[in-house]
Amino acid sequence: MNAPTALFPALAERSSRPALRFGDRTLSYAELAASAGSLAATLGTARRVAVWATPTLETAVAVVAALLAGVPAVPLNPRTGDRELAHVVADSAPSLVLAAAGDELPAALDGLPRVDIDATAGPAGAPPVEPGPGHPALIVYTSGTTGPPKGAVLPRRALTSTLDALRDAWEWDADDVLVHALPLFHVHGLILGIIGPLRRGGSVRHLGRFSTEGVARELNAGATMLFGVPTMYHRIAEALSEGHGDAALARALSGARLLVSGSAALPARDHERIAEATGRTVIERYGMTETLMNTSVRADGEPRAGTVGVPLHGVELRVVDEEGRPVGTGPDAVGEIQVRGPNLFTEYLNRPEATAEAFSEDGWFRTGDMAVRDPDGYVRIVGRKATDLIKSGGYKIGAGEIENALMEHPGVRDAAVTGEPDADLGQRIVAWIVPEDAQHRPDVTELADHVAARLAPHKRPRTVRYMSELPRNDLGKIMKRALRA
Ligand code: MCA
Ligand code: AMP
Repeated sequence: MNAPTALFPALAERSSRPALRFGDRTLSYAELAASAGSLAATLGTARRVAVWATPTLETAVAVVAALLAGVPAVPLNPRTGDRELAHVVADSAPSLVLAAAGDELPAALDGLPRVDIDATAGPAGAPPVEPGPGHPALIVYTSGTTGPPKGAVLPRRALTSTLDALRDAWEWDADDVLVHALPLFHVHGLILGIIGPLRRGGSVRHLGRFSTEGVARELNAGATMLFGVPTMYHRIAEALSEGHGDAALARALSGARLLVSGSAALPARDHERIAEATGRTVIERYGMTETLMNTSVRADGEPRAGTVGVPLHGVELRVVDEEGRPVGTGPDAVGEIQVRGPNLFTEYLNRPEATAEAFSEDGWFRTGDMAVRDPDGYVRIVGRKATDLIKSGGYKIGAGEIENALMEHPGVRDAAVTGEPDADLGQRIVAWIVPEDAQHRPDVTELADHVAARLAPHKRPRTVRYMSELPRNDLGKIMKRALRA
């Protein structure tokens, strides 16, 4: 494979520079070009492929292969429960599933031909010609307020424009070595965390699972950037503040070029504790599955805690009132963030109405995030339009999908789900349950297992509160504000 590829120019150089490292397994650019190129050559006629997205080298090779082949990839959360997995597979209709040899796949994937990913495969013939920028690259499933998750179709242009805008904002280049432990079935871990370094010709070290020790080790051994969700930075802040503080961790963070947080708001207290212990400021960027990245504090800009920085290159951003009229700047000018630009998704797969609803008449994407802006354009996110969307550990979770799952438990007569503040997770999922039989009510473990087995472990309730009746208004709608009180 010698022709430069549009998405990954560095692959054509076939260099011995490290590209990917997972634990003690590494692939150089030359090895990645060989293994991904050889897999890509076998995908030619597939319409769409599912990828069993464990946090491993194999997942990265499979996604790069699909991108080289121009075959849209659907990353699957390997912890997804049977209900949700069946939905994603039926909705996205992949022609086959790519999985690491030895990975056991659940019954929901039985109908799909399986191709084992060989991260050590040698070079194959010429790769297929890459398609144009409007062609779908990835389909990433994301929760809404009601119903099952929707597949956001992300064109190749969205990936290149967002990653190149981040190069500009963060001065991200081939010398950067990124460390992270994010899951590889969402935008943050996969697009920013794997495709990002590969597009730059730099490298990434994935920790497999998050630990402050792993972060400290890698940053002290040459990694330059850290990506994480606020829960990870919260755990870092805790480790830095406990007892005499974790000196190796403090030294590691002090020496990093860039510490970036995203997927949810990083609380001021965690910002402060990290800054006190390390002299370094974590910068925040704001994105969404449907839009990829919209804003960021710039590497050369003023870090301002509580803000997500300024619009990225190529992104048009406005803040509007209920009637769609732009609001001004200042602390009282609250409105919804709407965006336009090459970073956007093209549609929700098989959901034309949902796609149409997501955009204003003049083509702006409605994020549902409420914000104010400082006079110089720094954006501060102050809340969300839909209270039924919960962010827990950086994962977006719709209350409706959990309520539906809870209602299928034989011990549950009625159920409502809310999010409550949680120092570690940002928000914690709380289930309000009316039991069928007050004497034999299902406990939190039983309900958590029930939800985890159907949907996914991160969607499980962490707290259960029992009621004899849920507060409903005259239309029968549950009054969630009353529940919170
Ligand atoms: C616990 N577990 C269970 C159950 N209870 N499994 C089955 N049934 C149960 N009842 C297991 C879990 O699978 C997991 O296994 C372990 O117990 C702990 O799970 P959990 O409590 O969920 O983990 P945690 O410690 O709370 O995780 C914190 C985390 C995680 C590591 C920060 O929330 C995380 O990785 N968040 C990242 C989310 C993210 O990437 N969001 C990006 C989307 P085991 O221990 O084996 O793992 S947002 C996005 O992409 C946009 C574009 C953006 O802006 O970034
Ligand atoms: P998702 O739909 O899972 O991609 O999550 C996107 C949502 O995460 C956005 O709509 C925001 O509500 C939230 N989000 C992402 N980054 C940030 C951030 N830095 N600060 C606050 N909220 C964020």
